[in-house]
Amino acid sequence: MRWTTLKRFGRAAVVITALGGTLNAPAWAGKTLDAIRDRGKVQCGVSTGVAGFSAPDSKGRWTGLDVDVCRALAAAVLGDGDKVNFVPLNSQQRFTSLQSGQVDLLSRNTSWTLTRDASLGFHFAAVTYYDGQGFLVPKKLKVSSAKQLRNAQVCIQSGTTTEKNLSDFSRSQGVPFKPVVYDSFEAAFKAFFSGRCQAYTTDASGLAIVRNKEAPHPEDYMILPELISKEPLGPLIRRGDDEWFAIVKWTVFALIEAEELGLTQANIDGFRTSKSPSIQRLVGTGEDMGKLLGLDKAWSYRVVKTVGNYGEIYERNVGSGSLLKLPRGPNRLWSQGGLMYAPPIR
Ligand SMILES: N[C@@H](CCC(=O)N[C@@H](CS)C(=O)NCC(=O)O)C(=O)O
Repeated sequence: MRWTTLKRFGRAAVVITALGGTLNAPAWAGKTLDAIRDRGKVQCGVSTGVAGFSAPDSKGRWTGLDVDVCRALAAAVLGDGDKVNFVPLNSQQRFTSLQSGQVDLLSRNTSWTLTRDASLGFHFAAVTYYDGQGFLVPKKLKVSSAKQLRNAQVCIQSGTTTEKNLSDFSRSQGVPFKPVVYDSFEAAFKAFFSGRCQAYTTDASGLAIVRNKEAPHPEDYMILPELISKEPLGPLIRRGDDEWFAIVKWTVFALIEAEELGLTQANIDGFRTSKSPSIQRLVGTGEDMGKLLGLDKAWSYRVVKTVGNYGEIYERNVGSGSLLKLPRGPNRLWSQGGLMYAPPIR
């Protein structure tokens, strides 16, 4: 038996004896959290450079919505949002890297599907961006629907849900396509801009990035209105570490709950004297939620102080404050007609 397992049984025995088997037991850290603490860094798998989600800025600092999830985790578990090693992974590499333990999580525009969850041996912790697959075409092609792309060459990246969705769409609509597949993101969109393909397909957020950031003349291209799939994007971990799973889940939920409660990076300190129990739990002045996750009481305070709430992360990276200007759409809070909903932090 491994030492960590022994240690767990040892602690479990003590807890059960001390509390007479109540459910009030503190969480044990879990092997991933132990490894992160020993290393002093979270190993976070990101993309090779998808602006707004995960990409290095002009000074080489990683930024983006997915990057902020990693920083939030580092703030929660290590007390410092900069204690992250960002590991760039293309679409093909990402899953073996997580399986092999090279990274503690993937936070990298990755869609939650049954196959990835059940057969690759992962747990998706939460959804941080509800997306869907679309098409980018040159305006001069004069098409207004993907169904008009009969026999078109479509540039695409391998190792993605994009490939399968295109073939499903082709079959269900009876529209044949000729996929032209590339291993790298850059190669795929460059091929499209050079005229190798009549259309480029990926998640709609990716299309906005490719059009607004990478196109030589963005005004020459348009994103077609239809979305052909559901792409719920979010962080995922390896199976087999429930404690780490809980930390990743609840860190994302804390970001959403903070937005719901009106706590921001700038105003959170002003809430230290709040009388509201739900605000007190999030700010770390009330009931201790951290110990249930193997963390300290101020974990969620640090998360919001470091990266802001979910809405702030969204606007800064992909929304109105960014080049992408993606409307919040389904990523609005549930209370504002969207799908973002956090279970109670209590
Ligand atoms: N959400 C889809 C697509 C994700 C994906 O990998 N998209 C490409 C095109 S936007 C990408 O991120 N490439 C960047 C890279 O390989 O580093 C999936 O999970 O399969």
